Amino acid sequence: MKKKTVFLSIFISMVAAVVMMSMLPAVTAATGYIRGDANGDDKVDIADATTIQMLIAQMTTDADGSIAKRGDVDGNGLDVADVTKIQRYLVEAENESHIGERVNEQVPTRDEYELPFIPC
Ligand SMILES: [Ca+2]
Ligand SMILES: [Ca+2]
Repeated sequence: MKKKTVFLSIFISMVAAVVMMSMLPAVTAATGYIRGDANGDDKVDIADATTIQMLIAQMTTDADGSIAKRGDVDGNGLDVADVTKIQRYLVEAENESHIGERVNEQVPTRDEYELPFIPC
């Protein structure tokens, strides 16, 4: 009889814990993006400069405009100057564009963002 009471008590405690956990607000992922993180892996490194170079050279596509948005570190459209600024940031020569800092806005969808003109 006593074992049943202990078991029941443990069971009720576990159910209560599960119910309480389900009532907690869901932890949401960080919003926004990191300025200069062209490839979207949450860090700024040489792969981001390469991603931008590949886009400029039309060796890759940017269907949703996310590379252009995240890689445009100075806000004037994506171009080779963004690559240079990221490279200078990586060697700690400059960071006037706040590369590596989180931008609290969503990367736009393709419909929300017009790709900058990239001369060939
Ligand atoms: Ca990156
Ligand atoms: Ca730019």
